[in-house]
Amino acid sequence: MIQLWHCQDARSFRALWALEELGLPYELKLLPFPPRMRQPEYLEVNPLGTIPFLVDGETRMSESAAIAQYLATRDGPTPLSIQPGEADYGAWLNWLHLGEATLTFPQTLVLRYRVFEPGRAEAAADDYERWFFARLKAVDRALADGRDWLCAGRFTAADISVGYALLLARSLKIDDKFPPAVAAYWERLRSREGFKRAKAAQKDDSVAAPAFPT
Ligand SMILES: N[C@@H](CCC(=O)N[C@@H](CS)C(=O)NCC(=O)O)C(=O)O
Repeated sequence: MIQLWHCQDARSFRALWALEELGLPYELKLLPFPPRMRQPEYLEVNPLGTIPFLVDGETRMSESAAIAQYLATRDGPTPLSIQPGEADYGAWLNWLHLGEATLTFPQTLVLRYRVFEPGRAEAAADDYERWFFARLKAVDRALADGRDWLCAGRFTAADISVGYALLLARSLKIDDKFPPAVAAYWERLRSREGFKRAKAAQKDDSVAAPAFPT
């Protein structure tokens, strides 16, 4: 059985969402945020202290976009994956990585300096919010032809990766600045049954911790 260590609405949501979209059985290990401080024994599972962490047999993974790709391909092709040889294979990989490296990274600085350590570097938080919206133009441009999803005319793990960045923007309360096409894309993403199931799965009143981010 796949095991996933997760904090509410943190990057591990990508893995949880992919599991739900694929209908794979899994065991969810819900942690308070940040686990490094609030559940130090977690460092024995993942010495980095970060989430996600996924165990599947001998496989150990700690990168959320890579986990989404892994789950989408582990048992062979699924609708969430695009295969080498398909026209959008390269675009799929690019969006998968862009969601984390280009769209989530600047937001983590907004999170740190606006939410977790206010007053220390507010200018940096403002700068990295602008950085995020400058990079988000790539998503806006891709949607300009009226497509519903980023690649191959269907919902894929690329939409999960980019979709998580939009979820984080909502947590940061900057989603009111989404351009209209991105706002409509976000509505499509969060209307999916798989997204709703993932949201429901992470609700556990026994985890006495604030959601991520608070
Ligand atoms: N690039 C990694 C980043 C993982 C990461 O930094 N996760 C954050 C939460 S979103 C975390 O665990 N922070 C807690 C900490 O650094 O102690 C990924 O995409 O999964």
